[in-house]
Amino acid sequence: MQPAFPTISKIAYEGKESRNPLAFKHYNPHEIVEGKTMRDHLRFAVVYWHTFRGMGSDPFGPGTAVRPWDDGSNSVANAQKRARVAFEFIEKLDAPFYCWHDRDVAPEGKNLRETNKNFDAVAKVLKVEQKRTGIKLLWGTANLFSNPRFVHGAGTSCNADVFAYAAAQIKKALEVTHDLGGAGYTFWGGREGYMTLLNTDMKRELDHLAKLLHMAVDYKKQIGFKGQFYIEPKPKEPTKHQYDSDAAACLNFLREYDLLPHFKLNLETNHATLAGHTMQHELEVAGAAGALGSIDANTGDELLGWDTDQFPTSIYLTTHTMLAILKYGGLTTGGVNFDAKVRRESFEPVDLFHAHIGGMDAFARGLKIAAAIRKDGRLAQFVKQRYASWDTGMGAKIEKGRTTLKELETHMLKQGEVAPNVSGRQEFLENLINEFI
Ligand code: XLS
Ligand code: NI
Ligand code: NI
Repeated sequence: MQPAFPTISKIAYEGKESRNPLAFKHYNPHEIVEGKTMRDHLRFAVVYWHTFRGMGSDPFGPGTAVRPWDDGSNSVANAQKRARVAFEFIEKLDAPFYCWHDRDVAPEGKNLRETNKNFDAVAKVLKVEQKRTGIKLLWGTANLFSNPRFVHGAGTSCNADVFAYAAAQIKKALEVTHDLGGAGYTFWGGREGYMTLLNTDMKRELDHLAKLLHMAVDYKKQIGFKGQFYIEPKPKEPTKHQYDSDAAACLNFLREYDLLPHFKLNLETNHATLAGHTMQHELEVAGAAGALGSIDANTGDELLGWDTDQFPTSIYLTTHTMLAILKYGGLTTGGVNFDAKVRRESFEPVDLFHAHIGGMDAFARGLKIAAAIRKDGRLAQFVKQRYASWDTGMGAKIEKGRTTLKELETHMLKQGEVAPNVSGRQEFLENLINEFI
C-alpha cells in the first residue's frame, strides 16, 4: 500500500527551541519524570472515531475533510484500508495506544450476523497492524447510539428487543477487545437518558441499565477478559439528561447497583465542563472514591455550550489534570485518550498531526510542571497545614469516631469560642502555580 502521509516521517522530540511544526517540543517519550518515562505516565491514545471517521460535518453542512485514502464507500475493503492508514498515522505520531467503537472500524451489514462478520474482517487487520507496530488497544467500546434503532436508548430503551440487540453488540465488542489484548473497555451511555420525563419510567430504565452492566461483568469473567471496565460521564447531548451525568452521579449509580468494584471512571474534560464542573473537580471526585481510571483529553469552548471536542492546548488545564492524576497514583490501565477532533476548517491530513502533537506537548508540559510543583512541596504543605487542627486533640478524636455531640458541646462550652481561622490564601496559591507555568 502507498503511504497515506508520504511527506511525513516519524515525529521526533526536538526540544523546546525547535520551530519544526512536525516535532515534539516537550513530549520526550523516554524522559524520566517522578521515576517513570513520559510515555508510561501519559499513555497517549488516538481515537478512531474522530481521527479516521470524522469528516467535519456539522448541522449546517457536510464534511469538508480531505482524506485521499478513503473512497467514501461503506465497503469492508475500504474499512480495512482505513485501518492500515490509521496505524501509519499512529505509528508516525509515536502514540502507544488507540481506541475504537465497533462501528468506527467496520460497516454495519444487512443484519447482526453480517455486521459481526464485517467487524471480524477488519479486526483481523487491526490485529496484524498491532503486531507489526506494537501499538496497543487502550479500550474498545460499542456504538449504541448512532443507528436509528437506538432512538430511545440502548440499555434504557423502552423496547426489550433493542436492549437485547445492545447486549449482543456489547458481547461481540468485548470479544474483539479481548482478542486484540485491550487494556480496557468503556461504556458511554450515548442515548441512555431522556428527552422528556412525560414518557419515561426512570427507575425501570436505570434498573435495566444496571442489569446490562452486570451481564457484561459476568461475560467478562466468562471469557477471561482482564481489562478494566470504565463508565464515561456526560451530562447532556444527545439527550437532554444523560443518566451518567457526572462523576458523582456515576459513582452513586454504580454503588446503588453493586457495580462499583467492577468499574472505574473515564473522565472527559469537555463533559466535565458541560456538567458545570472543572476537570479538576471530576478527577478529585473519582480519585477520592478510588475510581479514577482514564481520561478523554479534550477541551470545550468557553463561548459554545456543547461538546466541541477540541484538542487541549491550555497548560493550566493539563497542569491541573496531571496534578490530580499524579496525586491519585497515576494512570495504570488507563491513558490520555484524545477524544478530540480537528476543526471543520482544518481539513487537510497534516492538521491531524498538528492537533495531536499540540495535545501531546501540552500534556507533557502539564506533567513536567505538575511534577515540579510536587517536588517543590509548598502547595501540598500548605494544604496539609490548613487541616492541622485535625491531626491532634479533638480533631483527631473526631476523625477516629471517638467522640459525641455531648462531649463536643462540653469542649466548646469550656473553650467558649473557636480558635481563630486563617486565610485561605487563594491568590497566593494561584501565584505559586504561575511560578511554575
Ligand atoms: C461522546 C463520548 C464518546 C465516548 C466513547 O461524547 O465522548 O466519544 O468517549 O463512546
Ligand atoms: Ni469520550
Ligand atoms: Ni465527548
